[in-house]
Amino acid sequence: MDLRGVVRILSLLLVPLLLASARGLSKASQRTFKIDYSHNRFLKDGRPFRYISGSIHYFRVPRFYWKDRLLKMKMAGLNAIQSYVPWNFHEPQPGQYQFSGEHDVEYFIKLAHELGLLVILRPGPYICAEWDMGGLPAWLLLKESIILRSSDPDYLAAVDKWLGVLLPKMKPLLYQNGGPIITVQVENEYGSYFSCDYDHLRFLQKLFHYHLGNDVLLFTTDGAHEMFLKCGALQGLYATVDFGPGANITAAFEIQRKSEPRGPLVNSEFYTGWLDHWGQPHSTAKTEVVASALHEILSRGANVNLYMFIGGTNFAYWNGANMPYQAQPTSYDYDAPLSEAGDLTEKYFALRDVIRKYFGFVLYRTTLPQDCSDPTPLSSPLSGVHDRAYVAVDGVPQGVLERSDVITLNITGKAGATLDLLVENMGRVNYGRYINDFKGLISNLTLGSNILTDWMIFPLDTDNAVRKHLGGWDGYNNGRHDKPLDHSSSNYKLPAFYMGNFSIPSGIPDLPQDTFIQFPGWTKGQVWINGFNLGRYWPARGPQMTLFVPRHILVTSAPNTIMVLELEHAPCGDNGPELCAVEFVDRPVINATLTSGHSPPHLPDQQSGMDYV
Ligand code: NDJ
Repeated sequence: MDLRGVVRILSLLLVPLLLASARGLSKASQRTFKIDYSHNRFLKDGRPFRYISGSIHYFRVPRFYWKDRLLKMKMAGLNAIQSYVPWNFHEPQPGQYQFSGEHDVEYFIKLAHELGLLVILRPGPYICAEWDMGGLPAWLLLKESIILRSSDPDYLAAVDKWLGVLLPKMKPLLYQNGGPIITVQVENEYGSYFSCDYDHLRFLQKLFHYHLGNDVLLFTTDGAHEMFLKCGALQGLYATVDFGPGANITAAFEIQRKSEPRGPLVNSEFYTGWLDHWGQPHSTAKTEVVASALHEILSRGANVNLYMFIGGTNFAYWNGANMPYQAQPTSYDYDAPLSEAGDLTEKYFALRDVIRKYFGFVLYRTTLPQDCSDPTPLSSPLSGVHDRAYVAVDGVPQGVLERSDVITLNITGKAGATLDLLVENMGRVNYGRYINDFKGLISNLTLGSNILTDWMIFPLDTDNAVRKHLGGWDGYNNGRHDKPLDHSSSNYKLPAFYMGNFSIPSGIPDLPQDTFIQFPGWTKGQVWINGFNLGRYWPARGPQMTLFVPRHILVTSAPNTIMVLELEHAPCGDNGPELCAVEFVDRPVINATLTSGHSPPHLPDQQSGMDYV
């Protein structure tokens, strides 16, 4: 027996996708970040999750530029950032703490959260990082015999006091408490240190859980060699590895698997460049080598942190050194994707292209460089729209550009108006010589005879937005759910999410059952039920008119939530006979008769009773 019926999309337009911006804190009660050992992955709020992270050290970037750098990291397609917390930067003298201004690590983390970035925190207390004494305060050496990074009681006493100040500040910022911190590293490459003191790691593990709670996900990082994990890994701390682009990736993850036979693959430091020393040539790493290795890591479904995504600067006297004695210079450029001064490098664009392969929608935004009061052609002469672009000017829909099909579109708007292109990846070429199918705007767009420039680029994590049920969106409607101003005069509306729900009575044997969902009056988009991404619908083009809904995603215990991302036009106008609803039917239609010019196909008779005009 299949589920049948009509579900009205009760909550209309929640937010136009193009105008959504920052998000607030979600309710802590819904939030979890765990390891799914049976499927070798992370789960964020119970859903599969993979992070693509980049290292940025707030203590190496002026607070004045924190937002700039974080935005650039977001626009590269990262969904997380990673940072150390240097003990000596915050406690320069015993008992004297600095957490304001350039030292305001809490503000830095909250800023990342506001920009939609998760955070991987590495509070050490030892951090290495080409930072003075690896982050440990020099005043520890007042006890000349102290054994650092060990069970030395004086060292442990100082660590206990410091982490007793820092970690309570971090606890409210944990993901499960409403913040962005998803995982926390204990120590740093402990397996590379001579002491190999398991009691020290156990002390830290106990202290981290004492201050952060038992549900925090703690991990370690070590070089991808068995000898390092021998002393660096500890039961109860998830072991991760680090390796650069020249490593044998299979061998490196096999080393991780020796400590973690199940669980997500994680490279916590994928080196995008390397450190420098005074008197030695500046270290570099070839862009194509880094990009190729990143692609291979991501293709394995592994989690990765690019170390560094921006290196920044060792201001004042903060540089570290290596032995045989070689001091590191003031610049920590690291040949990273963002230069020390925050400039976009060739490596930034190459790595962004790799990351983008693992995204469905990207928003491109610029401003009209000229007045277009008269309809003006917006063109992609080389058919560089991969694959469809939904075009709007100051929130007024203009139409759709489509790869190899519609490469010119007349638009109107005043000079300086915001031009938005929401670019959809419709699937990558899977056969023949053109499988290197890059997505996004891959060649210039022209407006009239001028090439458009100065684009801002935002990869959109639509699945994450759905999972958050668009909760807390601001920047448009300020989180209210009333109808936004929709100036659309054409056949198009702004791409936007619509949400509805339906209940399946409990206590009826064999319910729920498989069913099929169809979209009478809708045009093209994506649909989720209870956060499960069912796929694309495109009744305006066909021949598929229904999507299969497997019963395992349906529940009787609570209302089922439907989220629809309509990209062109939904039957949800302010008036008229339109029915803002979707329909469940008991048989599929994947063979509708097409009509030329992509107008809605004729629907064969079927049980639903809903006929197309
Ligand atoms: O965890 C370490 C990180 O903090 C791992 N690294 C990084 C180098 O940039 C950085 O210090 C290594 N440090 S391997 C040791 C370098 C020895 C020459």
